[in-house]
This record gives sequence, structure tokens and C-alpha cells, in this order.
Amino acid sequence: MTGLVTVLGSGAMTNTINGILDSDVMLVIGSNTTETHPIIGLRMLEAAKNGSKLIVADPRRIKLCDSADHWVQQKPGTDGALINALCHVILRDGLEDKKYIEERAENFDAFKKSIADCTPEWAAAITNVPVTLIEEVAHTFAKADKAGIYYTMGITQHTSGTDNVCSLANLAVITGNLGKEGAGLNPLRGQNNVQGASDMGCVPTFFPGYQRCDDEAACTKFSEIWQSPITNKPGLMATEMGDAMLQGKVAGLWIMGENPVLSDPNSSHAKKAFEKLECLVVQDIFLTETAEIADVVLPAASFAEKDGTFANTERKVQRVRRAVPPPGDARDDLSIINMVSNRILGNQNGRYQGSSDPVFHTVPPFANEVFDEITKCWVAMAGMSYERLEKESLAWPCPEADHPGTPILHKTGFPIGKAWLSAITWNGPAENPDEEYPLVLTTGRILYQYHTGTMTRRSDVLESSAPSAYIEMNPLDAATLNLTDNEMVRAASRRGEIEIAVRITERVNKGLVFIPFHYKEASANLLTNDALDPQCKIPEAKVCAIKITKLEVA
Ligand SMILES: Nc1nc2c(c(=O)[nH]1)N[C@H]1C(S)=C(S)[C@@H](COP(=O)(O)OP(=O)(O)OC[C@H]3O[C@@H](n4cnc5c(=O)[nH]c(N)nc54)[C@H](O)[C@@H]3O)O[C@H]1N2
Ligand SMILES: Nc1nc2c(c(=O)[nH]1)N[C@H]1C(S)=C(S)[C@@H](COP(=O)(O)OP(=O)(O)OC[C@H]3O[C@@H](n4cnc5c(=O)[nH]c(N)nc54)[C@H](O)[C@@H]3O)O[C@H]1N2
Ligand SMILES: [Mo]
Repeated sequence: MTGLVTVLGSGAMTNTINGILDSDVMLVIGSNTTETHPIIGLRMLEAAKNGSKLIVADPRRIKLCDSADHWVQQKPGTDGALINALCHVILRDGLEDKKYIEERAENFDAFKKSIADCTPEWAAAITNVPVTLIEEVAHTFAKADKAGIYYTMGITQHTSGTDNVCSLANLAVITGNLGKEGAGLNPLRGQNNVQGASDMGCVPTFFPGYQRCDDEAACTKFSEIWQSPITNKPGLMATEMGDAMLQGKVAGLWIMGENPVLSDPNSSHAKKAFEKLECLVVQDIFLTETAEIADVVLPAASFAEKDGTFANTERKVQRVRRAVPPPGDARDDLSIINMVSNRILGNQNGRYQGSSDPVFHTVPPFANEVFDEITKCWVAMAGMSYERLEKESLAWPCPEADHPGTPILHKTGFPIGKAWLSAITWNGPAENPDEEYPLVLTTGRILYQYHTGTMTRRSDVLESSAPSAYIEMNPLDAATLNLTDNEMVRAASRRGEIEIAVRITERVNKGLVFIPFHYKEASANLLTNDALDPQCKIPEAKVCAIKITKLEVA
């Protein structure tokens, strides 16, 4: 979001999922789409089958590579160099969309100067991608009428994550690929409602609707709506809180729907921070590893047990309706938050009235009242209502009650006027392999498990499909260490160590290993680096240095 707001003025997927079928070229970079967004992956495969060209840029041979016209196998953490070189070739060979740049972009001269030295030869040395392939990909992308970019954590989970996103935005702008069907800049959102969470201001710098909390007018507006004084100081990012807890600057924490004891990079450091808190509250649908060390556990209801809306990756707001009542003492998240805030304010009646639920009498549905409030807070959702959402789903911006919603952003302009082409200097990862820790570890997901496994590992079908942890390793590295397939090894970084089974495969190159981070019995995050991107504070989960040793049989 930080990167996209800088260049375009708004942080979301610009186009639609079905629009993929209209594209001439797809650049999928740092996204294992068929495993992590299977439905979107299917659209890509369908488009490729119908003649769209597919470019995959990923250090691992993911399934999409089988259908790709070009597979760019860059070294992890070198995307910035690769993308700058693509832009360099496009300008060098005069393939940019001059009219679009003229009309829609600013800062072109400074941008052009910044990539003058980013030749394909320069990038080849950094990325390990052949010069001719960089040139071919640049030509394929720039010559297409409609070229779409799809990216996820392979781009963002780096100390250079924000820069990588800005570089991709530069590429989309200079080729005129924003504001039309089958193109765009498309960060595929991870969780079903992560778009909704960021829209609603679950970031410490923004109120709902990306209104900055240090903006005086926004502050006044929200203090009037919420009838309360509001501080204009941004809070801490989640990833900055660990150090603040260890320094005693944060004494209490309320975690809702996250299991950071397993999901935070360098998790033993994170766990120390949680244990130092005076009060840790965890609100979850299961007793997670984080809930186990909490002072208070608040049992929450799952998606099927509550009312509300989700905003999906296409910015489309959709109704979710309660299908079953919550078990035992569990309550929906909104009711829990409302009850606690009423106690804090000493206000028995609360700010939301609620009404009796016609089907399940236990919990009053406030969700519609909160939705009405949202429409007053943010003009982009002002035209939505539960009434309309009963019949249709709507993509923001949808400013009036008769507005059809906006599937494709930036058709006529950008929220900041013109796109800002930013000058980005490539910086490598925070930790590189050396003699002691010679291998690069990258981490991520597999189809059958979801993050820390709280939910998927309770499903027999999913768990039996992928029951145990493993580390992918190239046959050449396995031979050097005299390892056989499935053998247990010790994997260690500067931060911790685990024992894990080796999976020998050519999916990864020599020197690179991959661990899915789903398994607590061999938790990748004991190894990963918690170095942060200085701008958006995302941790570098995609690159760190490790060593592998054979376990001595006793
Ligand atoms: N089955 C399943 N689906 C999920 C999830 C899950 O846990 N399980 N989680 C959801 C969530 S919240 C998210 S955020 C998404 C994430 O979805 P993805 O980002 O697709 O998932 P990852 O496996 O983290 O990483 C994607 C790819 O990045 C590549 N990669 C590693 N290092 C680099 C690099 O330096 N550069 C580039 N270009 N690529 C690199 C990896 O090889 C991998 O193929 O998935 C969502 N979907
Ligand atoms: N090494 C490494 N680490 C990573 C990543 C990586 O690629 N590599 N990816 C990072 C990314 S992109 C993400 S998104 C995080 C994910 O990290 P987490 O969000 O910590 O992982 P989950 O296991 O999805 O935890 C979600 C929790 O929410 C609970 N839950 C589900 N529904 C509800 C509900 O309705 N209400 C409440 N209150 N709780 C609910 C679940 O039981 C679960 O415990 O991991 C990050 N960590
Ligand atoms: Mo995510």
C-alpha cells in the first residue's frame, strides 16, 4: 500500500479477476498463484491457453512455469534490479507509451536518469538472468496492447518491498497499462478480507478510507463522527511493537485473529516480547500457540457464525451472512469489541443499538449500523448500503446510491493527479549467504495449508494431504552434503534452528532452499530475519542465510 499510494495515490488491485481473460500479456512476479490464489490461477491458465502470453518471474519453478512463455528465474531479493533493467530496455529501445507518459505521469526525466545505468548486463550480474531473456521479456511486455502485472509476497516481503512495488508501478505507467481492461497493477490480496481491513484503517497511519491521521481536516472529521477527541499521531506498525514491548514502551496488547508466535519472522524474539507484556489478550476462534501464553482469551465466532461484509481482492464489497450460531460462549468479533469499549466508556447502552436477531436470538446484529457509519466516513463507499448489497456486490469507489461501482481504477486520472514515476535505487537483502551460512532460505506457502495451520491442520482432508514439514533443496547441494531424499537435517540461521526433512528437487536452484512456514514442529520463522523495510515495516520473510548439517545417527 505504501508503494502504490506513493506512485498512484491509492493502494489496491487496479483491475478485476475476470479481466485477466482479456489480457495480451500477464507478468506474474513473486506469486505462486495456482497454490495461493487457485481461482485466480485458473483464470491465468485459461488466458494462457487462449493465447495470452505468460511471463513468470520466480526463483522457484512453480506450477505456472509449465505454461509460461518466459520463465525468469532471478535470485531472491534481486527484483528491483530486474525491473529497473526492464524499464531501461523499454526506454533504450523506444518502446514506452510516450503519449500516456506525457498526459498521465510526472517526474519522467528524473526517473529516466535514475535507470540510465541499469543495463541488462548490470542486472544479469545481480539477478543471474541472461541478458537476452531480460531483453525479450521487456519487448514482450512493452509491445502488448494490454499487459497486466500480478504480484504478491515474493515482491513485498523484502527490506526493499516498497521500492519493488514502486518499480513495478513505474513499469506499468511507462507502458501505459493503467486504466484499461486486461491490464493494470494487481497485488493479489492474501486473506479474504485483508482489503477490507486496510480500507477500514487497520494501519496506524490512516483512518478509514486512507484518510491520513496526521491530516487536520481528517482528524476533525473523525472526532466529530466518533464524538471523541482523537490523537493525530500515527501508532506503531505491528512489526515495530516487538521491540517496543521489550523496551517496556508497550505494556498491553490485544491480538485479534493472528497467531504471531508462529507467523512473525524471528519468532523466538517475538515470543520473548509477548511474555514481557503486563497484559496479553488474544481473541481467536481456537486456542492458538499465542493464546496459550495470553492472560485473557476471548473466544470469537468464525466467518460462518456472523454477519457483515468482506472486501475481496478486487475491492468488491460482499455480504456475509450468519449460517450457524457460534458455539458455547463464543461471540462475534464486533460484539466483543463493542462490549469491551462500552465497559471502558462506562456506557451501558453503547454506541450501537443492535436489534433482536430474527433467527439466532443470542447476539444483536450491529453490523448494518457499523456499515451505515462506514458510508458516512468514506465517500468511496457512500453509495453502498445493505439494501444494495442484498442484490449485488459493489467495487469501490461507489460514491452515490445509483453508482454502479468501479471495477477498473484510474481510467481517467489518478487520485494524486498524475502518476509519480519514482527514482528507485536497488538495494539487496539485509542478510546474504557467507561461509558460515552458505544457503539462501526463502519461505512461503503450499496449497493444502493456511499460515500457522490453526484451521487447516484441524481438517483431516487437508492435513492428510500435506502432513509434515520439509525443506526443498537442489540435488547438487544435497550431494555436497551427502543427503538422501526425506532424510532429517538440522537447519540453522543466526536466530535459531530446527530439524526438518529434506526434499530433493530441481524446483530450486543450487544455493537456494525453501520451507513452507505452516508447521510448528519445524517452524521456518525460528530461522527467518526480522529486518524491516524502512518505509512500510514489512519483514524480510523471503530471504535469509542458513546452513544445513547432517544429523549424526546416535
Ligand atoms: N494455500 C494457501 N493459500 C494462501 C495462503 C496460505 O497460507 N495457504 N495465504 C494467503 C496470504 S495471507 C497471502 S499474503 C498469499 C501469499 O501468496 P504468495 O505470495 O503467492 O505466496 P508465497 O508462497 O509466500 O510466495 C510466493 C512466491 O514468491 C516466490 N519468491 C520467493 N522469493 C522471491 C523473490 O525474491 N522474488 C520473487 N519475485 N519471488 C520470490 C516464491 O518462490 C513463491 O513462489 O497467499 C494467500 N493464499
Ligand atoms: N516465514 C514467513 N512468515 C510469514 C509469511 C511468509 O511468507 N513467510 N507470510 C506473512 C503473511 S503474508 C501473513 S498474512 C501472516 C499470517 O499470519 P497469521 O495471521 O498470524 O496466521 P493465521 O494462521 O492465518 O492466523 C489467523 C488466526 O485467526 C483466527 N481466526 C480465523 N477466523 C477468525 C475470526 O473470524 N475472528 C477471530 N478473532 N479470529 C479468527 C485463526 O484461528 C488463526 O489463529 O504470516 C506472515 N508470516
Ligand atoms: Mo498475507
